[in-house]
Amino acid sequence: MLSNYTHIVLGLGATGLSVVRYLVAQGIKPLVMDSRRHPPGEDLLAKEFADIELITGGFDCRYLVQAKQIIISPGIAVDTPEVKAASDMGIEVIGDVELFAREIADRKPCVVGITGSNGKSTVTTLVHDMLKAAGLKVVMGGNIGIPALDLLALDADYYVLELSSFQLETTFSLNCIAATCLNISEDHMDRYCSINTYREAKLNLYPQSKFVMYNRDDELTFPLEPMNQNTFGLGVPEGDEWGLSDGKIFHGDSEIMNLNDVTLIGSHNHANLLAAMALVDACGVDKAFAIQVASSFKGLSHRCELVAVVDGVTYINDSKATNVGATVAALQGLNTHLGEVFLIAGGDGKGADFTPLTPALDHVAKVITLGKDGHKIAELKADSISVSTMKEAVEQAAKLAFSGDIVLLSPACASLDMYKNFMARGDDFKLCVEQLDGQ
Ligand code: UMA
Ligand code: ADP
Repeated sequence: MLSNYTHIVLGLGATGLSVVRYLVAQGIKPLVMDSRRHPPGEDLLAKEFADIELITGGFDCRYLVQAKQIIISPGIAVDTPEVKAASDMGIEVIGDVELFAREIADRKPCVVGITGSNGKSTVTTLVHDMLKAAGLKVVMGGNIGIPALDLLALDADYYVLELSSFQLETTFSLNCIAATCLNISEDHMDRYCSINTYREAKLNLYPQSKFVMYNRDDELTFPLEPMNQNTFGLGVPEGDEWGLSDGKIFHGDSEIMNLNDVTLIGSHNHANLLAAMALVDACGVDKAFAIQVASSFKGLSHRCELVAVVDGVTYINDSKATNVGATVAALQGLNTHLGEVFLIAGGDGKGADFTPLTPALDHVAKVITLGKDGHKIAELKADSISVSTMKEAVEQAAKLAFSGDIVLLSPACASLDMYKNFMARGDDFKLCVEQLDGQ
């Protein structure tokens, strides 16, 4: 069989569709494949590009090995046997972000790249808002939502990209003006054989940036080789570093602002703020704009979001805590709280080791678990309660909690075993809390 297809798009979700749009605009007619029987982009592809061929239910090697370039979606592992066979034969396998990078290669560096296990969306949004406050034309996308290639249609001085380890595995020439890896803790262990391979994927961002900002409190974020770099961290800064001293943000010796004027709560969010300010500073933007945003930014939905206070009990939705590190950060952030904390956790653990959660559970009055891997979290704390629905979880917590206590949904797991996504899980939590309110 002789194939005429030079370009193959693997995966037909949001990314695959953006790649097809881009290639067609370049005059290239790709072949699309998805291992799912009915990929989510199927209807849109048929509507927008009736003449583009789609193969579903698997990847056909006969086409892959004859292609010039394979553009793979982040949800597909590069070591999938059919893909590996093609790359072993020398066929180029890249991601959508690499295509984006090549498209803007002639421009002066205009991308701010943000990766890490947790805090990416918060920092991406902060950087976006800070650059925008400075009057710049700025758009954000990548893992946070809009695929990078779709951003090209928008007029922008700066692109702020949230980058997942999956995307960074297939990105090689991004040429960022500034980039960071915020922190590294276990995630996606169903895709990586060790935390080291996951780390390598994330740190692949550093050599693709003019300036690198890493977290001096997290050794795993340290660059493997010296580069044009600086650090942020929660301690007192040295030299030109970003840090905290006496409840104030400092850049080297210069006091930037008082944390009392910051609306974001939790030390993990203060670290996020330092990183965002440092990145924006590296873009040459006046600090006044960063300060303006830092004092009004209230945080994103589903990330330690205050839902309601019912009978004196505070309900917090941290549904975006899809790994252990995020839940540990949420619990540590509430450490100074005087009342008891009731934790609702569980879901799809993605192969994670939950034991790093154990010390943080010392301060939890009761753990209520649900979902596929909930039992693994229940094993870490005596007398945990196991339930099957969010409604039951919230009702159990409400029965046990007294005025002054906190009920925290921070699952340490992905939501996909029970919900469409983490937003749907957080919304269900909010609804269940609302229903309590009406009781
Ligand atoms: N899939 C198959 N077969 C295929 C293709 C995909 O089974 O042939 C499955 C994947 O295993 C995955 C799902 O389909 O479970 C979606 O994969 P996809 O690559 O089609 O995803 P997109 O719709 O293109 O969305 C991707 C990111 N998704 C993933 O990395 C899984 C989105 O991040 C991102 O917003 C979007 O591109 C735009 O850049 C989501 C995500 O969950 C929010 N990211 C992970 C995370 O944040 O932890 C990394
Ligand atoms: P990401 O995009 O990396 O998933 P988000 O900003 O959406 O990051 O936050 C995801 C989860 O991680 C939330 O539960 C949030 O409370 C927690 N989190 C945010 N920033 C940090 C951080 N710097 N360290 C640890 N956990 C964090």
